[in-house]
Amino acid sequence: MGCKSWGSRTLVFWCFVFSLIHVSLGSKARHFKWEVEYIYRSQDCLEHVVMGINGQFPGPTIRAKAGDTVVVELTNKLHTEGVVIHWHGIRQIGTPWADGTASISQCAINPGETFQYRFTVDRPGTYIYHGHYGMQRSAGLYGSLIVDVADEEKEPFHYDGEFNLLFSDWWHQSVHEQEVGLSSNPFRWIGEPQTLLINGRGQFNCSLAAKFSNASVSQCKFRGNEQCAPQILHVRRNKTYRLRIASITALASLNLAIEGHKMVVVEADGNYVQPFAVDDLDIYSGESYSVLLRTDQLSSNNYWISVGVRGREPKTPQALTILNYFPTSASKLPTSQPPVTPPWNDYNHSKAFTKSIFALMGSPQPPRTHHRRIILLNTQNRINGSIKWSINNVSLVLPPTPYLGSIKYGLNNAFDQKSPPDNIDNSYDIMKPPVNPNSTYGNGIYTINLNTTIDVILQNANALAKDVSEIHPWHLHGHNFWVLGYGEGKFREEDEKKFNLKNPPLRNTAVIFPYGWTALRFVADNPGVWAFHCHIEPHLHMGMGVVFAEGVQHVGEIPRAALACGLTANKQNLD
Ligand SMILES: *[C@@H]1O[C@H](CO)[C@@H](O)[C@H](O)[C@H]1NC(C)=O
Ligand SMILES: *[C@@H]1O[C@H](CO)[C@@H](O)[C@H](O)[C@H]1NC(C)=O
Ligand SMILES: *[C@@H]1O[C@H](CO)[C@@H](O)[C@H](O)[C@H]1NC(C)=O
Ligand SMILES: *[C@@H]1O[C@H](CO)[C@@H](O)[C@H](O)[C@H]1NC(C)=O
Ligand SMILES: *[C@@H]1O[C@H](CO)[C@@H](O)[C@H](O)[C@H]1NC(C)=O
Ligand SMILES: *[C@@H]1O[C@H](CO)[C@@H](O)[C@H](O)[C@H]1NC(C)=O
Ligand SMILES: *[C@@H]1O[C@H](CO)[C@@H](O)[C@H](O)[C@H]1NC(C)=O
Ligand SMILES: *[C@@H]1O[C@H](CO)[C@@H](O)[C@H](O)[C@H]1NC(C)=O
Ligand SMILES: [Cu+2]
Repeated sequence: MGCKSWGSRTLVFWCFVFSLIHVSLGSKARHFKWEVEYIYRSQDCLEHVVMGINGQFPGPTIRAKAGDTVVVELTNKLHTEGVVIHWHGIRQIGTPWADGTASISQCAINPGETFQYRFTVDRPGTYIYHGHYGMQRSAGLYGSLIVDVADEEKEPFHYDGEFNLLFSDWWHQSVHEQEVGLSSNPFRWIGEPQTLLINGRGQFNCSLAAKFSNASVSQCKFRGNEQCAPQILHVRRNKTYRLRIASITALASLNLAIEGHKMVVVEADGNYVQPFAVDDLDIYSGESYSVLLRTDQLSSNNYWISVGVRGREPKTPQALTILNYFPTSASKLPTSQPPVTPPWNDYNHSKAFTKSIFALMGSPQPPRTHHRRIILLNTQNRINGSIKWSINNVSLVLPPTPYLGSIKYGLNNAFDQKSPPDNIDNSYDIMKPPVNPNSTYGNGIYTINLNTTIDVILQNANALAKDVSEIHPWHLHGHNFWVLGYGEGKFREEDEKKFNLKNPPLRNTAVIFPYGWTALRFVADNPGVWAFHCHIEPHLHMGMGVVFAEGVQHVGEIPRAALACGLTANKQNLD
């Protein structure tokens, strides 16, 4: 509520004084100075070069309160690459230039340069940040961003303590080599990750649970200070802990289980959900959850925390750490076998979990109808013989000038002015490989009228190979969307009748299952240019994304530093 709507001058004055006091008591600016550089790290017990921030991997955790302003002075200390950082799950209301997407919201920050990210974290929740240029996320540029409730607010659940669990996957092949392989003809796929990491720590070529493995893998031995030693979760008995779980994997879909303990899911992507209990939880790249865990087990003092691969035939050992009850020592490993991940292709299990997520009562409800429906067909294609992913037959290649600047300044030659289609030929058979796999590159965008309600139907299909359809977690920048429903096969008009308009969860990432569709609804109320893409890093690199532009003429003055490249490099002449 703005002070002006109060009418009387005296009231406006007191309202103003009050809001000053309020601001000084409550929200504040939190300043960070970060340097991004390559560092040596033994995150899976072998030494690699990884992208670090201030010498740390993963990057430092940002902790703020809802309403705070986060200010990050980011200096690029890489020698030959630009860099940007995306604040995943933060909507950037009024600051679309701080979204950290190269070629979309800003120019990449050059080596030696500093860029200031300044934005408000308006909603409490568990978020992540990560590189959004080339495949720098795969190179290790990521960390956690946690927003606590404002001082005067309360979470709708109680807990005594909390832990942060950030999941990622790691390859021994360098990211440069991965990028070259993905773009090559013949195509060279990156394969499955060598190691899964929990908070940037994993064990390659040894296992904490070696004695339960039939493969001749050796027992990991740690003194405790190794960079790959697992972080043990030390807990007290009879308490409730909040685990903040986020996945920033490049590829792997994951499943988490904690031996002997149920988890009660209470938050998804910064939105409260109707609490429900699970034995294990699926998490896709770009998603976050909070679960509550009650330390009420008596059979032992040490329990396995296990993370395994879903949706792709796993060739990566599960990641392990330990839940240790105070005051016993964690040096004794659990005597039982770690929880086994459900079979990788048990999609029923995954769907059952995904479909149990509903918004907490009292959460914002979706508009009853939509103004526009965009159906996005996800296909794997070929362009000039190279393998790509296409959306409505267009494989996204970003232009050199960021859309935010080129649209705001009407630079029509900056990108293809023709929009990609809202749908494609309804006769397309999603159950079979494409009859004609040829596709085209494109950098056209979807222009969306401000304040309209948009339905997106993500339609999965068969990939190039017969009987293959993959999982894709889609992430939207600048908004949360309601997930109205999931379905099998091709979306049909009558499926709309089955949409959940009562308590659909609000999220920023939603998965499409093989040969299925997922229906999303969002209100385009945030002027800016926003990426919407598969969060699997190699898939995005291969073109699996689209761009939405909404109300760009309402965007405030864009900081000059965000646009110092391409056709907007001399934009001072355009003002
Ligand atoms: C894996 O471990 C074994 C035994 O500890 C060692 O001989 C081997 O060299 C290791 N392999 C790699 C790739 O590090
Ligand atoms: C090891 O092999 C035995 C016998 O083949 C099997 O019963 C058991 O499940 C295997 N254990 C693991 C961890 O794979
Ligand atoms: C935990 O709760 C159980 C059952 O309520 C009780 O028997 C036990 O003494 C409690 N333990 C601690 C450490 O509080
Ligand atoms: C999965 O669920 C479907 C529909 O309920 C059922 O037809 C199918 O048999 C299930 N598949 C497995 C592997 O349980
Ligand atoms: C395909 O390759 C040819 C020959 O290298 C090149 O001239 C053409 O521009 C390429 N087409 C696309 C769409 O990249
Ligand atoms: C697809 O493109 C290739 C050249 O890249 C061409 O040889 C082939 O005939 C095209 N297929 C169809 C069905 O147009
Ligand atoms: C996709 O685009 C290519 C190249 O323009 C074309 O040959 C093909 O027919 C299109 N496929 C579909 C399903 O529209
Ligand atoms: C869009 O909605 C916002 C808030 O609901 C309002 O302030 C703004 O004037 C609207 N803009 C347009 C162009 O309708
Ligand atoms: Cu994908």
